[in-house]
Amino acid sequence: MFSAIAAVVVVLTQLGAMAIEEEASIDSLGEFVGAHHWTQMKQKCGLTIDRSFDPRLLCYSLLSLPDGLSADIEVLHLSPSIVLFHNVISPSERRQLILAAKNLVRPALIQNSTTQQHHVSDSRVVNGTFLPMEKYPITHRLANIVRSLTGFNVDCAELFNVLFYERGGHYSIHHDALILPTQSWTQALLEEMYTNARNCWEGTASWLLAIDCAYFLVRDVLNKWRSGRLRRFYQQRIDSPTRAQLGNRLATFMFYVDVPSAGGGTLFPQLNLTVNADAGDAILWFNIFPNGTNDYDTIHGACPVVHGSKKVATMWIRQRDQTFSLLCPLERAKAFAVEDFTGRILGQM
Ligand SMILES: O=C(O)CCC(=O)C(=O)O
Repeated sequence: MFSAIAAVVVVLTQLGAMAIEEEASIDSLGEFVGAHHWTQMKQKCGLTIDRSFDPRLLCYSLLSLPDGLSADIEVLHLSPSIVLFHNVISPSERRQLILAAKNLVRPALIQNSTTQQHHVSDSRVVNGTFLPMEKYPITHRLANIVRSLTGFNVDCAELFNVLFYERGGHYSIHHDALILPTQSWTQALLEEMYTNARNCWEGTASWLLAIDCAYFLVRDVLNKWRSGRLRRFYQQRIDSPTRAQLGNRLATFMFYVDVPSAGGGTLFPQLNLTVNADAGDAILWFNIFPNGTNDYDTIHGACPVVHGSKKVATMWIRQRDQTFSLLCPLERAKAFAVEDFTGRILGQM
């Protein structure tokens, strides 16, 4: 009798677990914007981290970093190295970040590799914003954390990019390295006019304001043309340090500010790795080889969120001014190895 009841309980538990798994899968979302980007990849979003196959996948604690920080570091992949930092921002820091970004987020854009224009796309369904550092002190705290945990110079890094994903939100597989400018000044002019027009249009509530907005955009370009500054102005834009001179996006450091209860993992399809981190964790990966060419093994994407919402804050660390923070690997066309990176942090202590 007891064994019959036990068997029923086991079957019911298994059915319950299957139902939960089913509900948590991407299929349970039904139709969502950009779903077709995931037809090949959705199985991989369900991967869990396999920690058993390589004893060199270490987990260790850094106890006395600058700024009173400590961190548990987990090496998720050796080469290219992908590292997870556990519990590096507090609930109060996470709240401050969300408050800062809440009213600024807008549909995130992607860059077209041929035209280099930025536009909305169903391959990136998320609201995002860059946070100006002078306005939000929390970003200084986060930048210090990145500096301490990675040993990289972050003075030339990009502003924090905060992303808010809702149910069905995702970012299909892509690479973070930039398409560095091979632009002509006329392309730069068109790109800027397009961006200004978009920003201006979004802020207008009526046709009258939209006409006003168009008038100012055209007047601005005409003024530059009349004063003979048109070409010089856009040439400077191309040569500006925010473009080529900062180098490429050497590495990506991303804080998990809020995590969904299902879906939304960060997927590295070439490495068969899906990271479902906890809120407060952070991850680091490299986008290029030490010799500067792109490392496509770190292409990645944000799996569709199935339940709840997800928020991340990303800093793209540039190549510039890392002279004293990168080891010189003997084989420069090999991916960054985890020792290049952990050796440096451990050396700081
Ligand atoms: O949200 C994620 O997990 C990844 C975000 C990402 O890939 C990006 O912003 O480039």
